Formats: sequence, C-alpha cells, structure tokens
Amino acid sequence: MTKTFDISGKRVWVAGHRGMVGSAIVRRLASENCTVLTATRAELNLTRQADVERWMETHKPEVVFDAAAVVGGILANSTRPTEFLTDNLEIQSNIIATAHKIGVKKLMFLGSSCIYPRLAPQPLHEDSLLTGPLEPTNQWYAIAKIAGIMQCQAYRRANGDDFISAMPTNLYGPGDNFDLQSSHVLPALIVKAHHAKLAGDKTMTIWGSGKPLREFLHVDDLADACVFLMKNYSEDQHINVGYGSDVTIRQAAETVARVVGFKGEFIYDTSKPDGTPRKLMDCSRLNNLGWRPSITFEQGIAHAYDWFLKHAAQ
Ligand code: GFB
Repeated sequence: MTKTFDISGKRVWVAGHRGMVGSAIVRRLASENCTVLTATRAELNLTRQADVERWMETHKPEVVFDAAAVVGGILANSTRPTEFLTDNLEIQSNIIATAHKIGVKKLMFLGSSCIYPRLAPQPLHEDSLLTGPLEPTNQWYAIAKIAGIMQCQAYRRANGDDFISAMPTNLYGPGDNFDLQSSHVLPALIVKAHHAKLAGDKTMTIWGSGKPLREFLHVDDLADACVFLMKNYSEDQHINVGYGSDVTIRQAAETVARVVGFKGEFIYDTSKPDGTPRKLMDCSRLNNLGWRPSITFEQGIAHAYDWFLKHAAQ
C-alpha cells in the first residue's frame, strides 16, 4: 500500500552528498521546500557508530536519503573486497540504526542492481532477490546492499519505521568518478575516447568482450525518482529504478565515441572481466506509480561529457 509523505518544512539529511548520487539528490531537493542537511567527511566519519549517533542527535534529521557508500566499477569491486563489504556494512548500519534510535520519520536506503543473482530472469524483478548465486565480481558490494534492504525491512516490521529501499540500475552523470582503475564503464569510455581523440589515436581499448548488456540511468533522473519515491512509496519490498532498456558495452562505446568525436576503432581487452552478462531491471512497479525517466541515453552522455570537460578533463 502506498501513502503520500510530505517533505516540505522538514530537515532532510543527504548522507553521501559529495558522491555522484548524493550530490544529484541535493540538486534535486533545491526545488523542494525543505532544509537540506549535509556533513563532510572531515565533520563525520560514517564508519564510526558513536560519531554518527552524535551527529544525528545534534542535527536531528527528520528525513534521510542514505546515498553514502564505497562505490566503484568492476575492477574496484573485485579487488577491494573489504572496503566494499565491511565499510559499506558499517556505514549503512550506523545510519539506519541511528535513524531508528532518534525517530527519523522516513529513510531511503539506496542499493544497486547487483543485488540480484547473476543469472536471474531478465528483466530483473524485485522478487528475484535471493533466488540464486551472485555475480562474483561484485558479490561483496551486493551482500552489503542486501543486508541494508533487510535492515530496513527489520526496523519496519519490528517497529513500524517508514524505511524504504530503492535499487538503481547502473548510473552515470555529473560528479562521476573518472579514474580508470576504479570507475564504472561510461566515465572510463568518456576519458578513453576523449584522450584518444586529442592524441589522434586510431584505437581505444574496451575491457572485456563488449558483449555484456547494461542499462544506464542518468543520475539526475535517479535523484528525481528518489524524491518521487520518498513522497509516494512506503512498502517493505525494495523497488527498482531503471531506464527501461539496455545496450551492449560495444553500443555504449559507439554512443560515447559519437558524442566525444572519436572516429577510430575499438580493441577488446579480454583479459579484463565481462562481469554479469545482463542486468536490465523490471521497473513496472515504479512506472505504475507514475514515474518515468526523462533523459535519453544520448542526451545523458552529451551532458556527462560536457561536465567532464568542465570539471574533470586534464
Ligand atoms: O560499469 P562496470 O565497471 O561495472 O562495467 P558492472 C560494466 C561492463 O563494462 C563490464 C565493461 O563488462 C566491463 O568489463 N567495460 C569495458 C569497462 N570497458 C571498461 C572500462 O574501461 N572500465 C570499466 N569499469 N568497465 C558494477 C558493480 O558492475 O555495477 C558494482 O561492480 C555496481 O557493484 C555497479 O553494482 C552498478 O556493471 O559490471
């Protein structure tokens, strides 16, 4: 059952506001009549429970968007398991448990499409959670995110707390990480195509076979969906947030190359992992509530490239 939640006049904490998702939520909240709270890393170490309790007890958020997490692409996920598991478990558990303790009125926990089994039926329906083995390259992150969903459900069931979970598909946009070792695929392709174009290179390298399928959502669409769900969704089950269609990595690279103006060939480095073959989300539950994305993939890539040129290009 859904019910409307009013955020106007409330103190809204965006945990993780320096990240791509958190900063997009802060931008989106500028058009809502609420007080946005943020804490820098220097002010608050989210892995320390006592610090999180102290900060939340002092600042008294009434609404929380939990967008704070250690995130990264396929290589970072598979090579830094302790950060992706332990740090994320600590951060989310501290925030969610303290939100319960201080009586936060509503909390949204943000996860990822990697929570679903590697070979779950496509498109991925929310009911597929915990029906099979995870994709090994991101199992640490996935387990942390699954624990976050369960923690919200536990507080809801035991105490009636209005804690919800939203699971976005692969995201991109302003504020993305453009470091080639730790980034996701789209920012990496933007960097590679940009530098190849400037250097006059005839080729650029793509990891893996280019065949995996990925669904990409612009982070400003995600932020809009998060505010929409905060107002309109109040259920135990997590809810998918996606774009609605997917492309192969090769097609994504072609779009990036077109936008950036790289005209050479792609070389596939198959020593790098492909990861999960496909993770297109079934967003019928979200769509039936009345939300749809508004930024096309090509528009979104042009926007992301423009942001990269202004803020991250070297
Ligand atoms: O975006 P990505 O790193 O993560 O990689 P996942 C997506 C696909 O793009 C993989 C290929 O098949 C990569 O091999 N790819 C091609 C590249 N070239 C590149 C490149 O230069 N850099 C990168 N990074 N990939 C992540 C999970 O999985 O998705 C996280 O690791 C999270 O846990 C996130 O769930 C949304 O889509 O495979």
